[in-house]
Amino acid sequence: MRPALIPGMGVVRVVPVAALVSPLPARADSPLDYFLHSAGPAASPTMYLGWGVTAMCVAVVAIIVILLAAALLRRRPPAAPGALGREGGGMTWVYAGVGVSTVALLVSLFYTLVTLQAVAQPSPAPALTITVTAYDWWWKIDYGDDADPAQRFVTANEIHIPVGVPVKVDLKSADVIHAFWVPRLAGKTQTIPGQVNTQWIEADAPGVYRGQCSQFCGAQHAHMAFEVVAQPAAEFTAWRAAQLQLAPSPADAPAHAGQKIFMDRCAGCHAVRGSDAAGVFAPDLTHVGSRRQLAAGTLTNTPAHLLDWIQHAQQIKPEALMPSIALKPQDAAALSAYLATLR
Ligand code: HEC
Ligand SMILES: [Cu+2]
Repeated sequence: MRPALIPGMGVVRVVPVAALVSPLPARADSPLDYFLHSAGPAASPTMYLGWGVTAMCVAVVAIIVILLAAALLRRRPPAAPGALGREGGGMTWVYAGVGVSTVALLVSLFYTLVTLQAVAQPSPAPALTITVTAYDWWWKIDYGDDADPAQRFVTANEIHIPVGVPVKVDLKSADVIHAFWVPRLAGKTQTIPGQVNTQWIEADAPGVYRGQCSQFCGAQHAHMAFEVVAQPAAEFTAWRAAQLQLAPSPADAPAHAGQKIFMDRCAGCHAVRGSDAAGVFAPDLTHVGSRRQLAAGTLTNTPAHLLDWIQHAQQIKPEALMPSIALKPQDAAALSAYLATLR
């Protein structure tokens, strides 16, 4: 059975015209209007700039329409047949038009420069730096800590941050150009092979903020989403401590058998810290059970979806760099038992 995709992903939806023009707040299933509803200081100035420039454009169009309509409707006495005439005063309108346009453009230029300055650097300086590496078609999240390598761990597709503080994000790419975008938290930044780009994100309130690759990068670009989970400091610290734990050794026979299958068929690509699995080409699975979604936002993370993904990765996410893996029923059960220990 093919699992249901996450609502709003991969399914073309017909949006009623009324929904396009209604000024309702963002709904949970309309991720692309998130940038109209910012949730942090790295995004708000850009959001206000967006609203401001839009308002200015609407005003310009309205004024032009009114002037055009007025000109069309103005009654004039018909010119005498054959007479060529020149009415005075026309140039005044040209000067006025150029003058008003110049002022409008200068205002938006100035507003844009002020906005760029406002989002350039966080204050205070970020206390936490994470490194995000884009892969076809998922995200590696590295909570590296130069000062203390024992505090370092790697996860995938789900970034946790403490609420109310700026977090620096170093952006890398393992293959092609991608772009990291969490519309409610910050503008987008490209990830470029061989280069480290930097940006910062900050969430004002706890919550889950959707992110998406926003630079076309191949077949599964659309299924290259991620989530930022903003948590109160204590919750974040607890999450971090849990992620630092190594995977437990399998305690019962099925999980033990499952681990053996994992070592044979998965460990070349995937790592599980605390075991001999140390693959580097695919998401770290040490705590895969703690994540909300699978395969970069393609599936919700349930045991059934997990097993389905393993056996039908190529149907669910065609061309993803994980093969569909055929498993005998008893092997599938054993593998499930093992994966259930990776929480
Ligand atoms: C050839 C390398 C390769 C092999 C072998 C492989 N995988 Fe994967 N796996 C990947 C890649 C690459 C991804 C990321 C795919 C994507 O999201 O586009 C992935 C994603 C996953 C995910 C989703 C992780 C997440 O957090 O989203 C799970 C779970 C998973 N694989 C489990 C397994 C299991 C279990 C096996 C063995 C039965 C296995 N994989 C074998 C490469 C591999
Ligand atoms: Cu992409």
